[in-house]
Amino acid sequence: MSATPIVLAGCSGELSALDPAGPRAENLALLWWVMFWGAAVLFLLVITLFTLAYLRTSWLAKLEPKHWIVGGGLILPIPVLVVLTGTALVLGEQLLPHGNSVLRIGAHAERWTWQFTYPNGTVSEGALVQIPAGEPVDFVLSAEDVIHAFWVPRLGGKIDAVPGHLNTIRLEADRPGIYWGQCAEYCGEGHDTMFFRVEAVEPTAFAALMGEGQ
Ligand SMILES: [Cu+2]
Repeated sequence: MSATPIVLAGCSGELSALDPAGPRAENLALLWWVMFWGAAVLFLLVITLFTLAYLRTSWLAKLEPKHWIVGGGLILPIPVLVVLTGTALVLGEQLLPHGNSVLRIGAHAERWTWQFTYPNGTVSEGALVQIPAGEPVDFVLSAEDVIHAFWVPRLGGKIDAVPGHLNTIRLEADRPGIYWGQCAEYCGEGHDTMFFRVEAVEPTAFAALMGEGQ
């Protein structure tokens, strides 16, 4: 049973950050692709220069050392750093829980389970937490024993759950469904089975669930 999400963890599937199901996860996937293609372009550039140097083309022989220093030290890295750092800053900023929180759910990590507490005080069972689809939800992370990490790859970023400290992360699911989460910080022998599930339901259904719990 516990092996199922691991088998599915490819470029698509239950634990794939490249198969986003919400706006925050989409930002992260976009950043991943920007970095991937940026690295691919740089790799091709370096291979091209290497090939030209190997072939000792007359064009390359004409270049003086200062051309290499200016080209390789300034012209090449500055646009790369501007694009990568700029993209990371803009997209990363949008992941932070700005403004008033809509819905805050407590997520408590303890070797080797997750427990979720809704605003009305209801505690979830079976490492399954429900959220309203199409709405941002803040998870307030805490930990009992050691550092764990809370990660639902298809819904958003990853954040540590640290004993004695509260960390908040905002997630959002575009549509109803089940989204797998996994502890992403090695925490002992049960770490690999420290899964949980986020079930996004229609907002009306979620409101009804919260009403029942009161
Ligand atoms: Cu762990």
